[in-house]
Amino acid sequence: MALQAALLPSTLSVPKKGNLAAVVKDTAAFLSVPQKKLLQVPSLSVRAQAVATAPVATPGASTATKDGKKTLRQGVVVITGASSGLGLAAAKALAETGKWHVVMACRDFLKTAKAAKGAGMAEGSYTIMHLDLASLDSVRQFVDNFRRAGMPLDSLVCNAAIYRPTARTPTFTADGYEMSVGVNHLGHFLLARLLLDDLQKSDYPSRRLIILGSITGNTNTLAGNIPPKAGLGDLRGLAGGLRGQNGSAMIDGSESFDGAKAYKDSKICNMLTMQELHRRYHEETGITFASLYPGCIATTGLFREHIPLFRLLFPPFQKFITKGFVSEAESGKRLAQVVSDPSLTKSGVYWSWNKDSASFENQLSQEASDPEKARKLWEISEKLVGLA
Ligand code: LMG
Ligand code: NDP
Ligand code: PMR
Repeated sequence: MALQAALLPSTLSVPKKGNLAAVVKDTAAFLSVPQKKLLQVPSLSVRAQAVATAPVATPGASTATKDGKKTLRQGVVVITGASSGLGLAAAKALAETGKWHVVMACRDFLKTAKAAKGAGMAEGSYTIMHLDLASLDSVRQFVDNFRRAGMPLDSLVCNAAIYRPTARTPTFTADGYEMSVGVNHLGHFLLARLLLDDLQKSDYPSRRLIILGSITGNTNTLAGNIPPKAGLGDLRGLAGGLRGQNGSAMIDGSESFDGAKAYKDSKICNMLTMQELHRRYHEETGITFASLYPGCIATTGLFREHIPLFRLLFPPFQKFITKGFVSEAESGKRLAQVVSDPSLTKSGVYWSWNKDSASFENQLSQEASDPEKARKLWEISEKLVGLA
């Protein structure tokens, strides 16, 4: 107990023994994973984590070295969809530095545990917490669980996404919204809004909120002009609740469903949301808001629903013809830079990388940078997630 008190900062509210058990129990019930199994993951308990790692690596604690110099405490970053692809690669890259404790916010606990182990992430460098972005209740529950775990929040990465290129009919989230926009945009919108408070409370020098964008949502590029093109129109479908039956499942209100367009539309929403957050909160809070196109990571699970021929040809096509290909490891490094590189603190930026893997501020398409559309998207989204 004394050791625990010494290692944890006073600002942290660490649950007492009974409460911590309750947190784990709740989480276990929520995940429907036997409690025993959960407790075997050493990084789940904040207290165990704090005791197990060196003082300099304690999430939330500022520590002094022998010569009295203060060192930066370990940061805590939440990454959604860290069970595969970019999210997993970034989680690994950040955890490996020792400067970050990664909260892997994922819908499949066991898959994530296996993925983290398979990637060679050190036990104690991450915590897995359940989050299903296809359910707004789950988003709220995640925020609750995260707060009860007693960690500070220094950086949030909204990375998870689904892509349904071959779907001819829409599927829906627990709340009845079309799945691609529901998961990629609305789930993240609620998560980001709720966790803004936590970011604001953090004493970490550079707090960041990052939302993944993409080249395919930007019609000012060649890739953004491959049909079907992204376009939100006047947002009438979104305003109608993206229900499908007596309205449209598409944001622009079109009658026919197009899974590839729904994904690209959701990416416009992600990029507009980042800019609206920047306009509303950057000055007041000092939080850095950013988006990025990490490169074409043609080998990830994102393309799992595409036809086998596409999955076979897409990586060599991107490698040898467009030369837009990046490996998962390289893309992970890029995202890790946006989370923690001291030179990437500018807010409101959409980052991209050139052929030498140097970052630069990229231009968004007209629609993906339209402030009026961003405001309207914000207001409709607030209603759909129950914030207004
Ligand atoms: C829409 O179609 C769908 O309608 C929608 O449902 C959704 O899936 C959406 O964005 C997803 O796509 C869009 C797309 C469908 O249509 C087009 O883009 C039309 C243009 C097609 C023109 C092809 C140009 C080919 C360029 C050369 C490529 C050669 C690659 C070989 C690499 C080898 C390197 C050593 O398109 C598709 O779904 C398929 C697209 C697949 C992209 C990968 C490119 C493969 C092209 C197929 C060529 C086959 C040949 C093989 C050759 C071998 C050569 C040595
Ligand atoms: P992956 O499919 O590998 O990873 C997506 C992650 O999202 C997985 O961990 C997946 O979980 C998770 N996820 C999906 N649905 C939900 C849900 N309902 N709740 C919680 N998590 C969910 O794809 P990528 O790594 O390629 O994609 C990561 C991000 O990068 C996306 O935002 C994508 O738009 C963006 N991006 C990707 C590009 C690429 O070329 N791949 C290019 C540009 C942007 P599970 O493992 O359980 O399925
Ligand atoms: Mg695209 C010029 C370069 C370029 C780049 C950087 C991408 C990225 N793509 C490019 C070109 C082309 N693509 C061309 C010329 C074609 C016609 C053959 C083409 C096709 C294509 C398809 C069918 N590309 C795709 C698809 C998908 O299904 C992917 C998609 O749109 O997912 C939404 C995709 C992508 N191309 C990219 C990137 C990054 C993707 C994945 C999209 C994303 O994650 O946002």
